[in-house]
Amino acid sequence: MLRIAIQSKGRLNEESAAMLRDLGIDIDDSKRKFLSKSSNFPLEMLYMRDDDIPLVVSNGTASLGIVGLNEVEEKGYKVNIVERLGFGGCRISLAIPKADEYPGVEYFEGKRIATSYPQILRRYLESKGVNATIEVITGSVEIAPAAGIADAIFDIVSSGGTLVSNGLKEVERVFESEAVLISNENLSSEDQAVLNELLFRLESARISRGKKYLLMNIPESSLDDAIRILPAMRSPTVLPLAVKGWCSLHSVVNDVDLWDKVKALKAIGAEGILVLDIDKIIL
Ligand code: PRT
Ligand code: ZN
Repeated sequence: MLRIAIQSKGRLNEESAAMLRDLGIDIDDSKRKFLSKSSNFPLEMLYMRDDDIPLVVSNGTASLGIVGLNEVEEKGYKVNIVERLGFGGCRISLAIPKADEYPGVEYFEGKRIATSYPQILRRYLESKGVNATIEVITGSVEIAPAAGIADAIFDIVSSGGTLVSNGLKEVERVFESEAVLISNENLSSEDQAVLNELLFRLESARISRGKKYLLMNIPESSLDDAIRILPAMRSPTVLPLAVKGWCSLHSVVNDVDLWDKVKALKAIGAEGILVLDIDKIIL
């Protein structure tokens, strides 16, 4: 049974659970238990605050974790980053009062900067040769300048709305983050086998993203043209129809090309075109 630590509540909780469900793993988080086992996969969920996830994965309490890359970077515990997961995207940025002129990073020399990410900020300031005082606060960092706690902030930004509504402007984007799957550095062979199965399922879900399944009836005389329009994974599937001179053609297309392909196929006589969502593609 492999244990995975995921956020108990907060921005990553729902998408972490949704991702596991999408991989066919039945998880029951309705009772909000601290630990819960999947009924159909050798996985046990450990629900915790995101701040603690890098530690528990690093010390082996959990073998895997889903957490923001920002937390992994800040905490600095040794873990493997196995996959970027494509959700929870944000950045950590320096922001200053809107009315201030910004000449460049030298603005911060001698200033006080409030943040919950002191390690990432310290490394950044050092790399730029800037001396500033870091004020560590754990919540509502955006109010620090107005409250007189600091001159500027270093905080997570996503849409930028929070900065605007607090009279601040983003001046340096320092760290790009998203949710990542992390693992302990010394997995047992059983845990590695479960992780491999998870990665196989993740890859199948990833390949199917942005793709549609296309079926149509087409005159046999147009088949060569249709196959040129539709280069599929290996080649399109062609099935005979009961009506002589016609066949059914199946293929996979990228979302972005869909309407161009449909137009080209109609022009060579395709009829009854069906466009279907794909759940998984297993190569
Ligand atoms: O209770 P727990 O400690 O588990 O949760 P938390 O309150 O520490 O974290 P939570 O749930 O807010 O965020 C978890 C993770 O989500 C973060 O570590 C990031 O990796 C990721 N994430 C993605 C974000 C955001 N987007 C985000 N917008 N985390 C926080 N914010 C906050 C930010 O702090 C600021 O207050 O949202 C505000 C800015 O948003 P915009 O859209 O107004 O720019
Ligand atoms: Zn947290």
